[in-house]
Parts: sequence; structure tokens; C-alpha cells
Amino acid sequence: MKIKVLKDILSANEQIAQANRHLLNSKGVFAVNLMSSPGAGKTSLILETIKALKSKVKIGVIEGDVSSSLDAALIGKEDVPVVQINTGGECHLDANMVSNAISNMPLQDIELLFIENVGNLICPAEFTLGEHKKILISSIPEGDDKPFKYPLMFNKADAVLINKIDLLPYLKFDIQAFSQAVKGINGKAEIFQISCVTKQGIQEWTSWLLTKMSRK
Ligand SMILES: Nc1nc2c(ncn2[C@@H]2O[C@H](COP(=O)(O)OP(=O)(O)O)[C@@H](O)[C@H]2O)c(=O)[nH]1
Ligand SMILES: [Mg+2]
Repeated sequence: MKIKVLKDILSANEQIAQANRHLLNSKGVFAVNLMSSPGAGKTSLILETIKALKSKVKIGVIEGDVSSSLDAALIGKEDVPVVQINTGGECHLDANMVSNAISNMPLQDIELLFIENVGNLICPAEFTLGEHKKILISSIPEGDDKPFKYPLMFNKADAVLINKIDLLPYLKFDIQAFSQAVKGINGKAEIFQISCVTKQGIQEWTSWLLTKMSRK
């Protein structure tokens, strides 16, 4: 019985996600669902990507958090359209929340939409939002064993960004073992080593993103 309820929820979510994608496609918006544990660097990556691409691409942001509008306030300083979703306790965004958010966004003025999911390596993997790409950020202080512990999240990602690479000299993290583990779970995911502090890898990441946008 419980399993049937879960199935119904997921298929209802799937239907709304498809409607979201249809709307985004009709407006020419490329949407990226950014997922990670809390503090891995989702907001930092959005800020760095805005700085790198602002002159080329019109960017909008949906911020998802259990509570607060701190991240939306930070992004708002960059003068891009931003909407905050507070899930009020839910550990992930769902398609309906995103549907409400995009109905409050000037989609005609947006070409690239970042959706910062709630910091969590489990639940967001289960809920598609209507995005075109799922991006997973995993950061050096979290350790190199995360692909083994949260395989579904790694399996669903179109790209895995290893953030805080500037901290590599100070922490035990085997990049090769991590990358091998990711490839074992998901042979298709692109892997980037980045730092939002030193900007290492940001150019490679934004080039990849632009290529994906043009092939939408
Ligand atoms: N050393 C280092 N710190 C970073 C980097 N990226 C983000 N941070 C820091 O990590 C913390 C969490 O970043 P934030 O972007 O808010 O993570 P979020 O919770 O995933 O959105 C902040 O103190 C950032 O300044 C990085 O590349 N290197
Ligand atoms: Mg954040």
C-alpha cells in the first residue's frame, strides 16, 4: 500500500516536471538542477558562473532551502532575477514547487536557469524538476567515499564537480579513486575539478555548460 502511494507521488511529480520542461523549452530557457550536500558550494558556483557568463548569457536563479532567503539575497546582488523557495521542512525541491517559482520569473529574459536544490545527497535525486541537466557538486572536505555512499545521486548526474580543490593539500582526498568510483557508477558523467576561491576549472565548467546549452 505504502509503495503504491509513493509511486503515485512520483508519477504526479513526473507529469508536472514534463510540463515545466515544456514551458522552459517554449521560452528557450535551459535549466540546471544543482545538487549537493549542504555547504559543498552550490551558491558559490552559481555566483562564479554568473560572473563568468553574465555578459554572454541571461541568467536566472531559483534558490531552494528549507528556510531563509540568505542565498537569494546573495544572488540578488548580482542583479539577476531570483526567486526563493522555502520548502518548510522538505529535504528536496519537487516539480510543483519549481512550477510555482517559474510562474513568478520573467522567463522571456532568461536563457540559463539555475535551480539550487536543498542541500542533501539523498532525496533530490528522486525528484525530477523539468531540468535539462543535473549537476552534482561534491567537495574535498566531504571525503572521497561519497560515490559509494550515495550512488543514486552520482548515477543521475550529467556532470560531477569536485569543488574546493584548493583544499586538496590540507585534506585526505584521493582524486583518482573518487573519479574511478564515479565512472563505475555513471560512465557518462563529466567530471570537473574546480575551486570557487581560486577559480580553477571555472572556465572549463562554463565552456561545457555553453556547449550543452547550444545543443539543447
Ligand atoms: N576553500 C573553498 N571554500 C569554498 C569553495 N566554494 C565554496 N566555499 C565555501 O564553502 C562554504 C559553503 O559554500 P556555499 O556556496 O554557501 O555552499 P552551498 O550550501 O552548497 O550553497 C562557504 O563558506 C564558501 O565560501 C571553494 O572552492 N574553496
Ligand atoms: Mg546555498
